[in-house]
Amino acid sequence: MSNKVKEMIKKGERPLGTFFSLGSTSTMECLGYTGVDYAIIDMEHSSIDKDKCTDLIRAAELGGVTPFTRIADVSHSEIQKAIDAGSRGLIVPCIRTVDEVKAAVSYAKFTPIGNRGFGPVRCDGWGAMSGKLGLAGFMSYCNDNVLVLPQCETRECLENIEEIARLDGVDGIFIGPFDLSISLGVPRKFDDPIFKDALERILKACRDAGKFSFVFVVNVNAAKERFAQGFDSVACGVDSMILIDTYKKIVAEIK
Ligand code: 3PY
Ligand code: MG
Repeated sequence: MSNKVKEMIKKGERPLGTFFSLGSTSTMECLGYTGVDYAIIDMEHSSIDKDKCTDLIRAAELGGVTPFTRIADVSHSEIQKAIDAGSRGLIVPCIRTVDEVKAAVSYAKFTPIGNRGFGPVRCDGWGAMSGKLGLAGFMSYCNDNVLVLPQCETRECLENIEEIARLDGVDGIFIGPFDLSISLGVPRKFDDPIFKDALERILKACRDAGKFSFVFVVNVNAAKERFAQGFDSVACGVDSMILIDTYKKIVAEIK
């Protein structure tokens, strides 16, 4: 249950991820043949349920893709079930306050960082891992290897970003550029100085706190730009959009 994405960043490498929303386990298996490092199973904006999420995590693991989950909201059941199933990263959307992040950390991390509950579940090899490491060893292993990544995508979160990034148990910040730009009054205007300043502020908050910086982009050029800017990781595209774009290009060239 180690975390390849964390290990890569620590080594100075830059993991590349993608969003996954259509819910096909076979498609997730295909992703394992692409070189993509992690997939974010999107339970905020898709109809993927918890059972399907578990199967998608299995399919991701099969191909060496690190499974992350974007949960729907900050609640005990969302967070507990996603990490029990084996998610190695929790993307927590629509954060506005420091207290929301504290609650997410308390559900996601075991003591002494939080108050996560234990069960001999899938992420524990159904009891095998805690049996081998001892319960305290398993708890500390999980705290190290399950990343908590609040999304900065509201004006209120941006205003609190330095404090949020510094919180114990927050491993990094994941920027949602679409919602952030909407919240700042410059929808999808990623070249607007208001948006650019926000990105720089978040990047600096992450650096100052020694935390990871993740950002979503919709195309290759934007991915290159964000890496050049200094982001640790980029999640490029969504399976649904990639499918449509690819077939559109094929159709345009053939017809
Ligand atoms: C956004 O851009 O708002 C997102 O949540 C994508 O990650
Ligand atoms: Mg969003």
